[in-house]
Amino acid sequence: MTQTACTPRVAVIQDLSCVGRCSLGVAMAVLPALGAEAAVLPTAILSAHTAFSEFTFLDFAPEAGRILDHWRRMELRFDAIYIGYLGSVELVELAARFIELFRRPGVRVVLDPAFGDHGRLYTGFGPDYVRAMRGLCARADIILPNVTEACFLLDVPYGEDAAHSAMLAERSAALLRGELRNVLITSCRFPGGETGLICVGDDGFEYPHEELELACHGSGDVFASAFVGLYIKCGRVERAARAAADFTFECIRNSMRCPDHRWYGVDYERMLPALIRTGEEFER
Ligand code: PXL
Repeated sequence: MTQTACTPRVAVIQDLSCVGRCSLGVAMAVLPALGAEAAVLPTAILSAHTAFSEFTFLDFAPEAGRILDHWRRMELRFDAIYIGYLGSVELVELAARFIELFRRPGVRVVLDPAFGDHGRLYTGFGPDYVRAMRGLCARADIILPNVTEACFLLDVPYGEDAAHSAMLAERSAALLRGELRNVLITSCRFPGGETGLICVGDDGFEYPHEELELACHGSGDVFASAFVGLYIKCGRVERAARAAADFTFECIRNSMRCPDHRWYGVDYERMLPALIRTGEEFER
């Protein structure tokens, strides 16, 4: 991975949910803690994430297109491109255009499909969005679907046991086309009752860990941001993924003291000093 004296700049393409600790809000805290600049391209602005029973949604596509064009005229360069929740098929197309314009040799594209969880699509998404996201996956280097998203991408029924996760991992090899080199599935189940990561592709590995009782919204976003920040430091998928999973796990454990976190997102704020220390260890 290219390391220069400049702070690495990551283009972050996802929504701004004003409340609920996810997406850009998380990326703008976690990436700087890992010594990276977050250059943000908002795709939509919401009052809160879409798991709340009500939310406002401003489609930012027209302005996002103007921002992209300006960045192009500036000849901005990025060390990585991180794409998360987009919000419409038009915005998936914008993200594809962004990759085409700004990917240079060595610039990794990390995509969190961010369209569903617990066996269901998020509010506002249908089959057309899944289809568009399938196309975008082939343009990324690494994708980070959870089990639900992997099921939709592969068009297989949702399941929650270890046998299902193993089947999903096997089938995921079918997603490795185009630029895509690694499918890193989160929230997998393992035979010992653990939960964790399965990576299929060039850097295949498994990382089970103890299951926590709490499922918090935004934990996938905490994992993805930490993964991107650590990955650009070390260039190693497995090392970055394990450390990002450990960080996310500790954040969720830390969230158990207050029931609000289930909806209002992972309590990552007080864990940032520990993340900074992890980042420093990656430099040694
Ligand atoms: O955490 C993923 C996410 C991101 N952005 C929005 C969401 C969600 C999950 O519900 O609704 C707007």
